[in-house]
Amino acid sequence: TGVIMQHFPHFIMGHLKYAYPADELMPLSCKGRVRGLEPNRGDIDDSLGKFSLTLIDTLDTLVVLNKLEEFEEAVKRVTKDVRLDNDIVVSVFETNIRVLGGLLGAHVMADMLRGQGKRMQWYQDELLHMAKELGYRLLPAFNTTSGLPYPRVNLRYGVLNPLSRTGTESDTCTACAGTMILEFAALSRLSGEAVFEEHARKALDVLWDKRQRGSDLVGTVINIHSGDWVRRDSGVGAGIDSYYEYLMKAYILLGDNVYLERFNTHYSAIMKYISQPPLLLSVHMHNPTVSVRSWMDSLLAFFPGLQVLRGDLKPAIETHEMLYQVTQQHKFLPEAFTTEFRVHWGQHPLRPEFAESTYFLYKATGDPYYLKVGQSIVEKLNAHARVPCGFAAVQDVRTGTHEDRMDSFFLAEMFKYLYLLFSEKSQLPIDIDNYIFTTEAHLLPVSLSTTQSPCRGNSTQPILPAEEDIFTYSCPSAQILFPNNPSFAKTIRDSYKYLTGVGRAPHAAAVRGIDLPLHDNGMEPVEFLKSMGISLTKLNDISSMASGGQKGTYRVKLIAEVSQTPEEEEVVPLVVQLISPPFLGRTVLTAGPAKFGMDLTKEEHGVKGSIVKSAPYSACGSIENAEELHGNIALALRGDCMFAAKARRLQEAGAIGVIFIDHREGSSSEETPLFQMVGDGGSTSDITIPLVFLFSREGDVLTRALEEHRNVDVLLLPRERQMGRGPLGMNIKIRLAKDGEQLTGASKGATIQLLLEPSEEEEEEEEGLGGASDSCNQKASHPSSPCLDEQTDSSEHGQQLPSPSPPTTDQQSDP
Ligand code: DMJ
Repeated sequence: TGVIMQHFPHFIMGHLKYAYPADELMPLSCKGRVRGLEPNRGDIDDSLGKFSLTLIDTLDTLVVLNKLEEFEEAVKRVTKDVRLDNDIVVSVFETNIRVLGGLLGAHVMADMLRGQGKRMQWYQDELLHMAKELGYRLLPAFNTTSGLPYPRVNLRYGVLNPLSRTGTESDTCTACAGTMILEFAALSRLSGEAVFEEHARKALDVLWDKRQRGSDLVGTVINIHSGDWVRRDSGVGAGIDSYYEYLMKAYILLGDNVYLERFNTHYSAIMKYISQPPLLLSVHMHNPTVSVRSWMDSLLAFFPGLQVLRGDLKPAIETHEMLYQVTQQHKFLPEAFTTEFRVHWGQHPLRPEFAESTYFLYKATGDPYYLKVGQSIVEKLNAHARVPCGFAAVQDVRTGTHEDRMDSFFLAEMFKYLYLLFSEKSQLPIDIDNYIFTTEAHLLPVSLSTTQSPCRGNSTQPILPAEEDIFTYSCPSAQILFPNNPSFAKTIRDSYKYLTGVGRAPHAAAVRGIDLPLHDNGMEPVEFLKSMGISLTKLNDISSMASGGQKGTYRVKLIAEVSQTPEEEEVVPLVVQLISPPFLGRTVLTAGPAKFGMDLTKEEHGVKGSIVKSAPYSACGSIENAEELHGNIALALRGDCMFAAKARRLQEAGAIGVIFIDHREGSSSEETPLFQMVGDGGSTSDITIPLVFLFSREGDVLTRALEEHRNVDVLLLPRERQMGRGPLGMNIKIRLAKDGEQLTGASKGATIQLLLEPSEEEEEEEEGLGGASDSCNQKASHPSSPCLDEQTDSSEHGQQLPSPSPPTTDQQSDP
């Protein structure tokens, strides 16, 4: 770790060598990324304003790394070369946090060094002047009726000018509008011009005013003119993240209690609805008990760090541990991962949020465990992202392929947090406790709240609720929160140790130390346990404390020999057979069973019903279409809550069965072994309807059928008993009637007649038309082959039925 840390400045200089004055380094091509010269990447390119983005974003990192000579040199370059009046459309949010924040952080450092009398003696606030110029170039974005800023601005022409090529947008993200206050207030207080802080504050006032009053949550996208919510999903990651961060930090930086009160209100809502340690969910802001997706994004990894600032260490430790395990499993945090810790979106653009939280947790706990986490981050970067000219983003954590991309936040944030994690306070050229980190990790002095406050009306009188004590406003102290318990963080983490399965020692959970009591029933303890079906074996590697005899206490390995362990249980394959026209039993979908609900193997004729999609589809909230579901078989999407909870709700709504459909795209029984759904750990005897599980490819067949045909009837039954095959089934065969075979009263001429015959064996002897029905029967000799009419376009329902996979003993509950 030390070696790579020493090389940090080298990488910064590498950027200068290959990329300057371009905005970013292309680490695989070893050249700078110049907007307009490279293929357009869409929104990501809105960070690039031809203003040497990476160098400005990295200036204060150089000071933290004690590279003061390099810092002085870089400031000279920036003040000499960088122009801020380019005819280019940039993101207001990104330009604020990266460039304005970078200039301000660097100015604060330059001012401090100048004050020490050795370096930067030539410096005459050039960076602050640049910051002010940039501030004025961003201000036109705030020219909306609501006060929420436009998402983009043309640095030269503003927003509404005919030459600006922007200004038609109507929406912005919550974080985009709510992440201005630190930089704009610092700019106001350092420059003496109140206008910046006033605009940023107004935008925050609007967001606060528009919060959902019932839940106290905000959505992710808002209309900048009307203030109406455009997207009402609410989490702590993408789209919202730094809005919450800036409320907390605005209080710390500016000392205004209004920000703290707003933060605390939102925080309580987050802890009530979104934080389900160790997970952080996304919910609907109006109906916050309903989860809106089954995956988390990597941006939310900053949240444990914010919880540390809030003094809420326990959930911070829990969520951070979960994130750490995801990085152990996938090397890096994928951009999105499911609540079951699988990759949802495999990209990793070297985001710093997890390193940031690791730093804050180490500072708060002093637990060396977090140094090990930091070490693993550094090692993985070194092993999987380092390329000769820098560090390359990972295109997909599953394949490890690189992208020709190194975002400016990598040097601005990742380097800074990792370096600070491994540094002693005394080694740093600044007293880090006197600064607050912006969302881009730029350093602003907390002294701004008391020393420079030119903005009258920008500070609200404290309204401290009487019942809150001073500790509500204090930084976390492990000593106060967990007195005399140096291993408190470990105790919390231990419950989440094997979340993703990574690092679990085989059968580790089966090994326990136990005390064997002596019984007065005359039986020796080992015999006594044996009589209960439990046998004990001495562990070879643990020396017996009571050598020889059976009396006393000794350590053993416990092997429970219960008659039928779950591992030995057989998973009985079921099917969902589509029986209404035009399917007529020919479409048969392999399904998995549940350990609870009706036992379909005991139902001779299976359970028949029409299918109806549950609303909500996840069946995790209250069921909105009970009337429609009544007497029918419900379709419900897997995820967000337990199978048992869904089943219970749907049964109450009147459904006579439930078909759960996997939420993982592309899963099929062809590739994944069947498993048994299990209950919720409690009694499930109240659930009496049949429950079956379809992987998503099979599920798609069913949902498409429902979309195309108004009524779809299905039969749920064991695979061995599906209609049209097997000893209990009836084969349907179509043939032309022979002469003289017509039923009395039937018209003359050729007719088509349905003959029901007892079994397929007999069919082999029959002379028939062959074709569709024969081929169907031949296929049916394979237990789960599709029984398709050859006239049917199999692509119509995508219904090449999967071949069987061996059933497994895996048992899964939901999510
Ligand atoms: C950074 O630019 C900032 O941290 C921002 O708030 C969101 N994320 C990126 C890095 O991931």
